[in-house]
Amino acid sequence: MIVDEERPIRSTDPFRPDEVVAEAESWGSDAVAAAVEHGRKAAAEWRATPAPARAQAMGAAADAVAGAAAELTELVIREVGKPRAEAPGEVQRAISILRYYAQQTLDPDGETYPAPDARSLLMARRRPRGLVTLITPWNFPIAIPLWKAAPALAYGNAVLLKPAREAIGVALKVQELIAPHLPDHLLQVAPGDSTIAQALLRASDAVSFTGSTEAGRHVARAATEAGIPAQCEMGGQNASIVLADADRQRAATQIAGAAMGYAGQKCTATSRVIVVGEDNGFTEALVAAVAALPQGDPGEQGVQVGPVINEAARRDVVEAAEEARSEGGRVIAGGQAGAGLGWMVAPTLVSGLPAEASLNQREVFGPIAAIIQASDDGDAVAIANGVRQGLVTSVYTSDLARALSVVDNLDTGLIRVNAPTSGVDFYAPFGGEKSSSHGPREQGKAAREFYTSIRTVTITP
Ligand code: UN1
Repeated sequence: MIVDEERPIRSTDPFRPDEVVAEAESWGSDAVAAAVEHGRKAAAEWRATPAPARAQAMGAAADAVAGAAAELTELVIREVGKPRAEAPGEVQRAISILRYYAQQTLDPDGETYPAPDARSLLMARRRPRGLVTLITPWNFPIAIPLWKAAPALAYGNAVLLKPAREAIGVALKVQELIAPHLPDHLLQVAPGDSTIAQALLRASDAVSFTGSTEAGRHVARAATEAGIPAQCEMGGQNASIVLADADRQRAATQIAGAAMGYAGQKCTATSRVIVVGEDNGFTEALVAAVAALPQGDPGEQGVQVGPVINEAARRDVVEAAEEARSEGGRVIAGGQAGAGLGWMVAPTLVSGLPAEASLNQREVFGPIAAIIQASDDGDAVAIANGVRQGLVTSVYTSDLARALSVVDNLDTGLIRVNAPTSGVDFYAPFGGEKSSSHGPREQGKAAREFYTSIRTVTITP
């Protein structure tokens, strides 16, 4: 896991890096011990609370977040540099998630089975895990903490949330809004680094993580040692496949947004664009669509590409472009840092690299994508599948039969036909294959699998 011992926990505006947005004292081992003790008491109280009352409390929490939507949006924009074109949508998604899971509390909580004799009752009932640790990234500072916390709470658990330091302000604001509607200490936010995350994990009954592949593997290993279930959402190396019959203009516009919107800082961003057969003006259309994306101050109306999160992230993009050049690729857009104080970097497109080149195999968390040529549909699928990750693929075509055959052979957890790789429906299962994910799916009703376990009960009178 990333060792990060800077104290206090502080976030800065990526567009105005000398401005501190939020600050909090890091927890120490005493705070962890107290939070665990309080969290366990809260979990017991919450589990004993009737489901309709839990639904009401979570509904009130959703209303509180909705009432602060404008303020939260501004905070998201400032703290992580998410453009105004996307930040209100993320806050709205978070509110919808809370409302959705408030109602899930009232869903059936198990099944009955035919008993082996006529008088008995045989049931499989869902029970909360207990105390769960959530370790969340900065890039969706409100949606990801809530798409984990809302189902955890709805299914009866207490939550210890360890947010990324870069998004500590949003996490604390969410706690401030939600906690008053729930039993004391049911939702606790833990400012701290990876040491704190590990201490929380060891004292919990389950851990859910979203972030880098390296950190996710570490979490999965630590969970195995602690004997608790883990759910880890890690990187993507997502492809958009443009089949020969696709509407090229539409594909170019959508792919530009999926690769470069929010400066490419989504695990669902497109980083490989696979073009089948003749290019037929597609590359030109993509370069033009990327150039047309408004860049700059994420707070300004219309901007779609703001800064990356910090200096190291910007360096990663510039170095990846240099490396692509040295491997024989052509940088056909961007490749350099932007002007000004903030961590701007030009949206970057590379062509002429083979599918095995390093840029096409490792995730650069920023606005950079490569165009790869494929000879036919089968070749495109092989290239798309030829990476360790397996999160999402999109396919552009107007031929339903071709779409279905390609979809059938892709090995990612999400597949989107004529839709961008980025974008998630919170009420449908979300997760990847291969090294992108570990453990059961998140979101929708699938979340219940992770946040509960089953007790099989036989009752004979
Ligand atoms: C989206 O594409 O709207 O960390 C969500 C991420 C993903 C979420 C993507 N887990 O980027």
